[in-house]
Amino acid sequence: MGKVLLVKPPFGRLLQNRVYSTYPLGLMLTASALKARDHEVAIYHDDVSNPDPIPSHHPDFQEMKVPVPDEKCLEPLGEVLTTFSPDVVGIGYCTSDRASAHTVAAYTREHGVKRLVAGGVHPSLLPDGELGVFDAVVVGEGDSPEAAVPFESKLRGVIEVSPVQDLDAVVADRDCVIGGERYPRYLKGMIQTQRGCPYNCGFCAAPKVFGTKVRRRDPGRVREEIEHLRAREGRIIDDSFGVAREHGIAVCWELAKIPYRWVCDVALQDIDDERVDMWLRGGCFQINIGIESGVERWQKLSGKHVPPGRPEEVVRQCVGQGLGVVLYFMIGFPGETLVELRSTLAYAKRLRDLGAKPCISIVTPYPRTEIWEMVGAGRSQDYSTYIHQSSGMGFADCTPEEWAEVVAEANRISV
Ligand code: B12
Ligand code: SF4
Repeated sequence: MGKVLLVKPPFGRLLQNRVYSTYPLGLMLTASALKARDHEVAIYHDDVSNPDPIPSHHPDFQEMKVPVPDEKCLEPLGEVLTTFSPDVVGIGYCTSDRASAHTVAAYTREHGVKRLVAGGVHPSLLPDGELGVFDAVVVGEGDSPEAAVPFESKLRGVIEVSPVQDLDAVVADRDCVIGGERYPRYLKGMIQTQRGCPYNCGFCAAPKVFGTKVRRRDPGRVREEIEHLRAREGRIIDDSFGVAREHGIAVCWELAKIPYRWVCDVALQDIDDERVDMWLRGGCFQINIGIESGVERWQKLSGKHVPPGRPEEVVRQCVGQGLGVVLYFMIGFPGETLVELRSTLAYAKRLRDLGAKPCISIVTPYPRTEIWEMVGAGRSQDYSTYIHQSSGMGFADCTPEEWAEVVAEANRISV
């Protein structure tokens, strides 16, 4: 069978920091599915496959714009293309690293690669816009058996694949990343226990890619995978851990058997005494919760039901029991007033005083989300400011000076 190189394009490096450190589980799952069909597969993840260390200084979040990679940044990829000599290159990307992915695609063609396949979140959301650059675009999950088709045929165009039903059938191949030994330990312990999210938050693309039906892994298999990895710490990357109540609890019973400490994202409405207790028993040391705003109309647009006083109650309870709490907020909803912006910042501060860690982002209209529809879908193909920390984003109804002041204050409050 053929030789496939899967690529996660430069992103963290372009922003000169490691704030966005990621671990390409999606490519590792895709690699595993392709290997099972006898392909020779390697993964190039710029964060670690490019041996040039990423500088660790923090950029000014207020000015952030994602540049495209230059020739020097791409040289190590060029070496891999020469030595590995793949028949097909598959590139996985989100919206923020789309321009980087396109630069990598052009560079790869210059190195003689004849067939290019796109996949991941952005191509799944807006596949047609990727066709000029790629021969085939996979919409959906790379570990689905149908996703192998564009790697094994000359088929061109958009290929929609059905969602994986048995999430235990394919286990991520974590060993085929070039330079993978350079990942920090906490990233190596990343794991997924379920896919799909029944909520429909106005800013979120996840259900548009992975669906609203929750598909679960066997809790015992999750524990076995972590044991096999010898991971002592990590992150459960599920959209909303514990949304399938009994499954979340069963996973915790399994994780309680091993020395693994983890972080996860949970929905406010999914927090109750039993679950907090089980998360702690299972080794959870921090939960991240989306409150999104201190203002009801923006909470509603975000899809969040936030009963008054409930966040305070949850923070007191969790922090009191030794469970860290990160609270996500967003500023810059379309038409948000200065009074509302200040009200959210004041609310975030009050919760910080109770022991929570606020993390404030700027509203970003990711394709196919409700907010994207509101601000004018497809108004531009320039996604260089499509990151939550770029002040070029945001749609508040205030002057540029007021906005700058709000963003500066948000930076001071955020963890
Ligand atoms: C956990 C998480 C993070 C973690 C890191 C996770 C990691 N793995 O390293 C952190 C907190 C660091 C993070 C950061 C960011 N994230 Co994030 N993240 C997630 C979350 C919840 C899970 C990601 C994940 O690991 N998924 C599991 C894997 C298996 O899925 P996957 O990578 O998409 O891969 C599957 C398919 O897409 C496909 N596939 C992927 N690549 C390829 C390639 C080919 C060739 C093929 C055929 C198929 C294929 O097959 C895979 C297996 O089924 C997702 C939501 C979600 N449900 O995915 C948001 C999500 C991906 N993040 C999002 C965003 C916006 C960001 C940030 C830009 C936020 C910011 N700071 O501004 C950064 C960007 C980081 C970066 N360098 O790219 C958005 C992306 C929206 C968009 N349109 O681009 C999502 C969808 C959430 C949302 N709000 O909508 N994120
Ligand atoms: S933000 Fe979280 S809870 Fe809301 S739809 Fe996205 S994944 Fe689900």
